[in-house]
Amino acid sequence: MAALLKLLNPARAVPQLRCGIVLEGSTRSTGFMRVALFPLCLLVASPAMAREPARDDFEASAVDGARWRPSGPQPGRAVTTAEVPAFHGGRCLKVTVEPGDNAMQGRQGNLTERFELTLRPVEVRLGEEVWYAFALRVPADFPTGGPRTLIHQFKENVRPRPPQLAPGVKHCEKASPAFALYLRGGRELAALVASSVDCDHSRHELGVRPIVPGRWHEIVVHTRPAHDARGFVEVWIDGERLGRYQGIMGYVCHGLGHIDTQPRFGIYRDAAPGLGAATLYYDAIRFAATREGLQLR
Ligand SMILES: [Ca+2]
Repeated sequence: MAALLKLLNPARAVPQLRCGIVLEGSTRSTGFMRVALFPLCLLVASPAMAREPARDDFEASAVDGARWRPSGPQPGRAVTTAEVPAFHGGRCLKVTVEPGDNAMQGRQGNLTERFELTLRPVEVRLGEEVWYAFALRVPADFPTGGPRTLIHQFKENVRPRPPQLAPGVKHCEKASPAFALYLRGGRELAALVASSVDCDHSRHELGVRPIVPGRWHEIVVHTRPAHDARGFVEVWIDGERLGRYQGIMGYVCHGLGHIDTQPRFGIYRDAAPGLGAATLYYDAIRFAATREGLQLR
């Protein structure tokens, strides 16, 4: 299928077909491709072919803007680099947050700052199973006494609140990501899931594991984010199972409509005086229908 699509469209300009097949590449699309390929997809699509592996090894001299959307306009916060040994190949992604970057006020009045890259092609969908993996390297000088810090998440994006809610429509602020990895004290990873059913912002911790500064860790996520009991997420770090959650994920109590759940990689943290800049390295970000499709180390 990939070869056929390349032949029909060398630029690989169709990230998602209506039959459910997902392609890595840019987010631009053409009506021609959708019309021409839709009948073919109906004939050949099967569960095993529902998703083609997608991967970014950050080997180019710059971050691919067609694949990643930065959380702000600050230059130089997300670059590819060879300043540390890469997890795969010769280069990796370097993400830095500076105090005040893309500042916002959190649900509890806390000031936050962030610099993250959000995936543009649709890889994580509500109600669909997916495997993904990435490598993370925490440098030795990462702040160890800092406040709450997220280094990866996927969060439901919803339609904006209208001036007046329709009668009977519940609305609560969607504060917590459906799934997130926290870096605590710069030295341990914790995985958390949100499952809010009555605007209660309930969260569940899957597990906590120490990391070693200055070396790569490979993180694997297997999930089906869902607003019912079919939802689950399980996580491995360096081949060791961190934990599993089964049940409602996200905010079923939010009545404004769901848009997407695209994952983000980078730093989101509470602001704190004297905190300074923080940098993380990522490499080999992969998505696949199966664990084997991730080509783990
Ligand atoms: Ca690489």
